[in-house]
Amino acid sequence: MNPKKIAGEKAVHYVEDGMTVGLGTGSTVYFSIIKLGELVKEGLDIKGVPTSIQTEKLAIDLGIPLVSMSSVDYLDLTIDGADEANHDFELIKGGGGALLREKMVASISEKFIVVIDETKYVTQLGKFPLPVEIVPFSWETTINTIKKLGCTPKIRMNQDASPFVTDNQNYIADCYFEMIDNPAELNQQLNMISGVVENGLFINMADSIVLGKENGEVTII
Ligand code: ABF
Repeated sequence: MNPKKIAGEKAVHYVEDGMTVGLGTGSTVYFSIIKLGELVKEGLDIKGVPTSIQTEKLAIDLGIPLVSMSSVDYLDLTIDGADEANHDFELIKGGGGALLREKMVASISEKFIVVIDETKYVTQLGKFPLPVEIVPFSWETTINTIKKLGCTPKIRMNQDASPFVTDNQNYIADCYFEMIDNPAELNQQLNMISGVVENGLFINMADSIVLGKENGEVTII
C-alpha cells in the first residue's frame, strides 16, 4: 500500500457536505483531491480553494467547484501535505514552492489537517531545508541576512539553471539549518527580514496529522 495514498484518502473523511475546503499542494494531498473529485461526481457539495496553480488545474480537471480565497471569510477545512512535522505539530512546508498561499489558506481555516507518510514525522525539524519565499529584488542581500540566523541558504533553481519562480513571482531560498531548536522563534525572526515574503514554518496551525505507514496502517494524531 502507498502510505501517501492511504493518508490522503483517510483525510477526506473530515469533509462534509456544504464545506468550503482548502486544497493543498503536493504528492500526498494529491490523493485527497482525487478522492474529493470522485465524491463530487457522486453528489458531494463542496467549494474548493486551491493553494497553487498546479492544484487549481487538478481540481478543474476533476470537476471540483472552486471559489477564490478573497470571496470567503474563512474555510471549514484545509487538507495539505508537509515536508516535516514534529510532535508539537510544527511543520516545515514549501518543498513544492507553494508555501505562501498554503500558509494564507491554512491561516483562515477552522480545521487544518496535515497528510504525510511516516518518514516525515520527526522529533526535531530542520533536516529538510526550510523553504523561504523572498522577493527577487536584491535577493543576494536577503540571502546574506538570512545566513546570519545560522543556515546556508540556496536559491532554488530549475533544471535549466534558471531561478525557480513561485506562483507569486518570487524566489525560494532553501535554508539548510540541519536542526531547528526553536521553530516559533525562527518563524518570527525570518519574517522580520526585509525581502522575506513568508517562510515554510507552520506554527500552531495544524489540528490533526494523518500519518500513512508502509505497512498499510494509517494513524490520526
Ligand atoms: C506541500 O506538500 C508542500 O508544502 C510540501 O512541500 C509538500 C510535500 O508534501 P508531499 O511529499 O506530499 O509532496 O504542501
